[in-house]
Amino acid sequence: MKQQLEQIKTAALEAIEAAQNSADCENIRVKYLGKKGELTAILKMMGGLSPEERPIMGQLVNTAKAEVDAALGAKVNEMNAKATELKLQQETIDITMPAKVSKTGKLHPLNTVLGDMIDIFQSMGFDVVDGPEVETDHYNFECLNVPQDHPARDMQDTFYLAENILLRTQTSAAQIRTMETRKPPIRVICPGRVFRADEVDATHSPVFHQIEGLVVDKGITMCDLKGVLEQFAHEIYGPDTKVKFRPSFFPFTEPSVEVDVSCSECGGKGCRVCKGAGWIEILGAGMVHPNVLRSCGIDPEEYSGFAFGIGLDRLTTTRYKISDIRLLFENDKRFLDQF
Ligand code: 2NM
Repeated sequence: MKQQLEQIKTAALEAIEAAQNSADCENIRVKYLGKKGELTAILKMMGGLSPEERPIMGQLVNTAKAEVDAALGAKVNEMNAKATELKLQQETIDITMPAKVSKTGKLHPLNTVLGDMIDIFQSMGFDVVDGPEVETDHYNFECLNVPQDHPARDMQDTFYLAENILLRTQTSAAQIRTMETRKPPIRVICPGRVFRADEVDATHSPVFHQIEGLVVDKGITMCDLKGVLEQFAHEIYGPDTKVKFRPSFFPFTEPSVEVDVSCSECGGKGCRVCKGAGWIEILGAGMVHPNVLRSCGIDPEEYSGFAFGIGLDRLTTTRYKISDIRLLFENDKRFLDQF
């Protein structure tokens, strides 16, 4: 019986040694220590022993059971410790790994250029003002000294929503509203969308963007106009850029000028960008017509002013060498991602 006990114990310890997981351990516990287990069975066989042998054998069996139980406990602890270690290893965070780059939005190229222009004019003391895109004939044409028979008033050129209601063709309407509500000195720029019934092509869009500026005060002259616009051109295109003022005509200014800058691509020699001219037209301007001042309740005998209109879209396409103005309005992500 002793020998049998020894064999069972050895077999149990070997099984424990070989156990791979907690299920193995549980099976071993049932097989040897359970109610119907092999060591429990041996205890039951002790009925056939003599009274002297019985306590000795009982103690041997209990010691064997305790030994197997302890070995099993140790094995379970060992397996738990290994599992914990493995888990810790797998869950370790390497804080030296590079972070995932998250995609952030960015400015549309029109907004980048607009931001630069606003910075330049704000540094010269201009306020930014806003106005409605749907305007009346009164603010868009009448106050701007545009006569009834002017071609711009034609249905072919202007989007009319109703009689005397239209989509603004320039942001000057916002400046008229400013002159009505503010007293000189006035220094404002009005950036915004404007609308014209143009044929669409690589350089024309029915929706485009303008920044118009207005200065009204006592003693404002053409010299102020030249100084402000030269400063603007130098800040946008660089200090070596040449600036040329050409006589022109607008109904709302007298005298009127158009302003060219030396081509930044070829330096004035003539190239594809300036179509061989060496100059690029960037804006129109002039001294505010007395009729315009008068229509806003400003006395042209006391005050004078200058105004200008700059196209944002062409400034943007030339800066980024964008070949087609329509790309600015299509919002194709593949295009926008390049900026
Ligand atoms: C231009 C050219 C010249 C202009 C005039 C005015 C106002 F409201 F004062 F009369 N605002 N903008 C103006 C003058 C616009 O765009 C090419």
